[in-house]
Amino acid sequence: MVKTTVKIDGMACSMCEAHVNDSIRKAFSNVKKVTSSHAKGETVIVSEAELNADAIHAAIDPTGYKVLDVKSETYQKKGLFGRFG
Ligand SMILES: [Cu+2]
Repeated sequence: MVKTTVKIDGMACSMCEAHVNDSIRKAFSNVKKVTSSHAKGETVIVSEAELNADAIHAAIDPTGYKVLDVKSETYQKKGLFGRFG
C-alpha cells in the first residue's frame, strides 16, 4: 500500500474536499481511501500501488484547484497487535 500526500491550493470548504475526492476516485481505480482537508490544503490518498504524479495533476487540474506538491511513501496499516510484537 502507498500513501500519497498531495498539497492542493484553492480548497475552501467541505464541498471542495468532496469535489477533489470524487476526482481522485474517478481517475484511479486502485484507491482505497481518499481524505481531503481544506484547512490543511492537502489530500491524502491510500492506494494499492504508487500513483503517477502526472495523472494526479491531470485529475485535479480540470477541477480548478491547483496541485502544488505530490509525495508518496509506503503505507503500513498499524495492526492492533503490532505493539505486542
Ligand atoms: Cu468549497
